[in-house]
Amino acid sequence: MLRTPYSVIYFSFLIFALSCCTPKKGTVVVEQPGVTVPAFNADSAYSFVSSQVAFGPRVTGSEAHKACGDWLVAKLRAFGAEVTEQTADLKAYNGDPLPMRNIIGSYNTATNKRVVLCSHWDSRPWADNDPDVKKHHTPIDGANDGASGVGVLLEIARQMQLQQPTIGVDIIFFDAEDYGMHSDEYDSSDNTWCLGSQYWARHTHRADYIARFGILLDMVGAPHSRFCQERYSRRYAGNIVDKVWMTAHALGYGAYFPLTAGSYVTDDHLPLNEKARIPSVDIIPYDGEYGFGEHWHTIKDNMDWIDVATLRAVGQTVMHVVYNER
Ligand code: AHN
Ligand code: ZN
Repeated sequence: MLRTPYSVIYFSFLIFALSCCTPKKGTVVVEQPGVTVPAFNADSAYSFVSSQVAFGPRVTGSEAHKACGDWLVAKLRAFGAEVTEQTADLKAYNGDPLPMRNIIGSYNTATNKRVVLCSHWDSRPWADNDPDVKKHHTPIDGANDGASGVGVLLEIARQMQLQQPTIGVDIIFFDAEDYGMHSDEYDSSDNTWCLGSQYWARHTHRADYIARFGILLDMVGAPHSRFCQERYSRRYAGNIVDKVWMTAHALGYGAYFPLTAGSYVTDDHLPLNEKARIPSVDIIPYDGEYGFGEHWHTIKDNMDWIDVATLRAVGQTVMHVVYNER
């Protein structure tokens, strides 16, 4: 006769006991009673990044841009969002026509307790930071600069359809962020960047729109990214910075979210803070030594620079913040 060792009985009981008390697989519990936060699927986010890149560079006004925009609208609808599109004929600083298209996916529109989650979805028309000057007029894939934030937000949209958070959420994909003046001509007083978010801040997609806060994701896919606390975020939305960065640390993602200050970055959160008066933070990697990364605005910003671990750290952190709002 085969005797079952006590240790096996003990471990079977332990596993049984744990299986009763722990939530279903893939669900992460936070301390707050009654709140379960779904597990962010980073592989799914990765596939949303790669699908965007497969359209080709999403330069505002290009065929690839149009096709990818249609795909984003279809994805948001498939994930249960109420979709609003904003279009306008803008002009870039150099006179290029910019048929701007902001894409907004709204959840739980009945409530005024809302948060904004946003990213830009266009990609830069020029690799003007490339070490090879012959590439300076080549459009970039923008896998990190553009597609990464959108990929994370599409995965959050997919999760919200499966399990709705208490709060209302507006996911905004801003256009025409990256058609700004080249860095050698650029001075901080120019507003050639972030044209889609500037437009949205002047014409919110609902009249008298209000939101508690906003979170901008910009370049959230590179391996070992360090999202230091961007300085405008600290100035305008210090309590939201604390909330997001503390959440990341509680989840074990502290290495990605240093509590130290980064630099001031002109980005889509600025019009939200200064014009729409929504306290908003920018999750953006800034490292004193490499700036936004050696691939930034070069032809190297392709899928080779996308790491599921970084997408997960950012996606899971943002989901915890959203699902813990009531
Ligand atoms: C400037 O370089 C002025 N702002 C950075 C915003 C940006 C560009 N984000 C992605 N590409
Ligand atoms: Zn850029």
